[in-house]
Amino acid sequence: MSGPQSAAAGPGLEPYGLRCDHRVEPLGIGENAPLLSWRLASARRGDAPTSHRVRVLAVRGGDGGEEIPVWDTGRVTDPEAVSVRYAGPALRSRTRYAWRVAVTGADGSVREAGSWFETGVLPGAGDAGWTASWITHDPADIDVVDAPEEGELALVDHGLQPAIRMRRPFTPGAAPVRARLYVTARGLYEMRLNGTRVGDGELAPGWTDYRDRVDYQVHDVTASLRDGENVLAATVADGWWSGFTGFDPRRSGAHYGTFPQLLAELHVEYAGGATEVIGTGPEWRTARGPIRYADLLMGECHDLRRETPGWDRPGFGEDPGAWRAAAVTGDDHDLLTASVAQPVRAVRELAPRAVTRLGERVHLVDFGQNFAGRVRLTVRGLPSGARVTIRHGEALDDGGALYTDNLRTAAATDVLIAGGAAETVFEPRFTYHGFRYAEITGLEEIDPAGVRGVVLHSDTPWAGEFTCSDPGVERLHHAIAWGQRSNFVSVPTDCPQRDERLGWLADAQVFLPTACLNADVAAFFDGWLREVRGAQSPAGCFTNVAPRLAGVADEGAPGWADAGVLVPWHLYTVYGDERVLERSFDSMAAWIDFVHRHNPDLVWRHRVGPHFADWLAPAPTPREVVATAYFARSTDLTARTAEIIGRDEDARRYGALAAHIRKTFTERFVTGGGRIEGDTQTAYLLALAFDLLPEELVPHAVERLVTLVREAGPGVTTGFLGVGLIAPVLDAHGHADLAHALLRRTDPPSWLYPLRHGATTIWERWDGYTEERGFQAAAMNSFNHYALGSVGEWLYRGVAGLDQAPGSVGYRELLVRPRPGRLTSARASYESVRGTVAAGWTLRDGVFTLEVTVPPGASATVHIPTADPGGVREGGRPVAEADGVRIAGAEPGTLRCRVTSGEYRFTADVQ
Ligand code: RAM
Repeated sequence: MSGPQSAAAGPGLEPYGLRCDHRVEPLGIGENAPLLSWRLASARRGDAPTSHRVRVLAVRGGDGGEEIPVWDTGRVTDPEAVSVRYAGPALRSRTRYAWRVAVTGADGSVREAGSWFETGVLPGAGDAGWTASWITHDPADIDVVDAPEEGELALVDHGLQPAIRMRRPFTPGAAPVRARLYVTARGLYEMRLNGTRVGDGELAPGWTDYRDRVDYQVHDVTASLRDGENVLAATVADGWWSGFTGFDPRRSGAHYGTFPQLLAELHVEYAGGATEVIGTGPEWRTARGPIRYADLLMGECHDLRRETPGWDRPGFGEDPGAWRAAAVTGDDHDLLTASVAQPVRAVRELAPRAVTRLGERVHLVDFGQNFAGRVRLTVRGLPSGARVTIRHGEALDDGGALYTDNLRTAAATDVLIAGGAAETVFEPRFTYHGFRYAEITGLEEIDPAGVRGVVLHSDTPWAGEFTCSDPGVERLHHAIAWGQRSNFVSVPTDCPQRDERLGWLADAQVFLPTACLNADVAAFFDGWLREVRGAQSPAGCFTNVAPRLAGVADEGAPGWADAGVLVPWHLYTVYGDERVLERSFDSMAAWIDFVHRHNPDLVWRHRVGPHFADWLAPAPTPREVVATAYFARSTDLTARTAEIIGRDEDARRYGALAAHIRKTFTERFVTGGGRIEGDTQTAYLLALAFDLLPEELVPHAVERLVTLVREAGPGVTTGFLGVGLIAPVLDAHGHADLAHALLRRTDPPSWLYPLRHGATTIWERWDGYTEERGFQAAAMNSFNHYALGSVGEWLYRGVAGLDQAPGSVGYRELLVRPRPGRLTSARASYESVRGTVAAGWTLRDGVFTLEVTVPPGASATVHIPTADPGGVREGGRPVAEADGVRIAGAEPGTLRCRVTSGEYRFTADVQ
């Protein structure tokens, strides 16, 4: 995990953090008009950009080669801009473009920063497109899994099949100046060139609905080529394509395909521009390797007795009995699309916290953290044929043994059969598990130094930090962050451990605001939204899961399907990239039209899919209340989207419809005294958060909400749809202290209860385990589900006070308004699209100190709690005299100031 990338602010205005389509130096851009963005830092208070200029240059003849100007924006006077959409001549395929941005600061000084991006396959743009064929192993040899050995029976019964090795020797014509590998698989692939692994991506090409789209990746392999013979090699395995995916155990074509296939093109460029292409085709040779099977849910088995060292390097003598000519399965390229997100990577390693001997050759490893990934085991002196089995689980039973009932049919078991080497390193390649504990069977002793937990997730750059004086709340923040890491694996999943791991839409939309503060997830969600839109039915109905999957009801439920509207909208507010709205608008409109068509009286009760309502709520909210609230919210956001992208007529139409739905909501579900049908926390939360009530009813609804929260303990009784709203809504209506009381609570249902019981990630259910009952029913009891962790957003925005002002987009207008509760300090920082934003406060000896960082070009309204507004100081001086600070007003107990960009330190007496 990389830390926040902030600039060391120099004296002047500095552009930094350059990105193309939200990624740093991406290879394989598939867009004709990518977004070029930069962030700003300055040590000077009040600094702001006045203009910028972006130049794009094509790079010819190798990566450090000649640069040919392609596009120049000229000087653009726009003090708000931190990005520009490429609008020059059509980009050429497979071309590197250098780009530079020059920003002029308030004092007229100009600073420049540079980066590059490289296009992928843009057919028609000086490129014939793809030429390689899909290949696989001889089908006659592929489904014959060798007789199962003891202990594997259950797994092989499922029909798991071996991973396939593929190789192709070639000799480049001359010394290459540049080489790129364009590669994808139906299944999972790992590429090697002359024995060296290509890239550091895991579980590539990632999960998409392969019936609609297969992502390819691009790797720079120039440095791995050598004189004479070279060997391009691959291993492919089932993955989501032909392995077990989702619940309701099924594989072998039930979802996508039946056996893994590879498609790759190595483009070697020589001085002078000549290019040679080595693509997958009938010349390739394939064989079954030592990976007897590899499956995302079941696990992986390596039989190292079958290892053939050197298979991926030149000079290898192929055993004619094992290696066969590749079978070509097709030449279709229509579904190939450029990857838009960061790959899954092995992001960090965990050392065991404890290794305990459970019995004869059985040990339990505790990594101290629930996570998604796998174990790497390094062992010495294992005789050939010795077997080591690793089982994975999130919890232990009362007897201290590994608890796996809640994994359902996911065997999550990896097997090593030793080949007799002095040292063996075993790490599965094509599976991952959700676990904290690993039970290792087959070793007399375990050296903790030889055991590592390898943490896998989509490598979204970490962008946020939160700390505070309450260790319980800090632990909660860490558990939420680990829930995000564990479940952002190619797509946002509900859980990483059991036979499910699906891209449930509601889980993703409720957690998104939290996710966006923890990490830069712009590219990750751009990728996933292609799946959300792609899964929409021709009638306009969004689904419950994306990628869409057989066995899961297609017709989206209220709050689930609505993610197709809510997710693009939220991404827009955080990242300010209007393209997400442009790309999504038609599908949003089709969705609203669908619901409207089937519910002309504006109470959403027809076509509700499997209606999960406020899923897993201790106090259930009536279905029509939940549904109609979401209908109003989605319609309103669709109207606002139309307005932003200039579809005025649509904006009017959906705006009017949203107003009607709100009115209907009140007429049908709200009494004159402000009671909402069902009288649950979530009913009031939805109505207040989505702005559904006429003004005069708001105080009544707030009062009732407060009463319900108090009567519950104070406690929270919402499920997935209400949980992220409770703290922000209480806070927005003057009850931050009640939100704090919920945070402090340690009995179920509460956020701290699981932590009291050793949780290191957020549980699926408030009562996943209780002292009285023990574990909840194993049929649905994940210990690593992020939905209930949606309170994480309020830790940044409320507790630390780091927020955007209402209506602000891309952190142009900050609102810093700490909610101390009973804490004595809190601090949040976040790497926004504009630059670093931060708010940190301490309360000591009656003095409240508030530090604020506002990036260049932005401004902030800062609320400083104080008993003496006249005595508030900034940087030691009375605020009225402080540079860049303007007093904006005072309420009882608070002084409000407006500040320009820069770093500020306010002190105020609070007693
Ligand atoms: C569960 C999933 C998910 C939820 C659906 C309704 O099986 O884990 O979290 O969105 O059901």
